[in-house]
Amino acid sequence: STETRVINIDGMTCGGCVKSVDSALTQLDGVQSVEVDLEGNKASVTYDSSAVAVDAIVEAIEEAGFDAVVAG
Ligand code: 9UX
Repeated sequence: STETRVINIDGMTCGGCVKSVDSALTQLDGVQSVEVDLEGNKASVTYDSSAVAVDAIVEAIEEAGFDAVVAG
């Protein structure tokens, strides 16, 4: 099913970081849309939970060089 989760992200300091996170996530199969909030240190990710797990989303952000944790 389609789910939207907010991921808290540490370490984004400029628009390049936003691009890095956005591109890491949009490349993942099952991710449908990504909204990265630089000021809010977070991203909202909509994805098909039968295709990708939230843990893989967190891992992709960490592989891009940022600390990430599911919000809430
Ligand atoms: Mo901006 Mo971020 O120069 O990884 S790209 S600080």
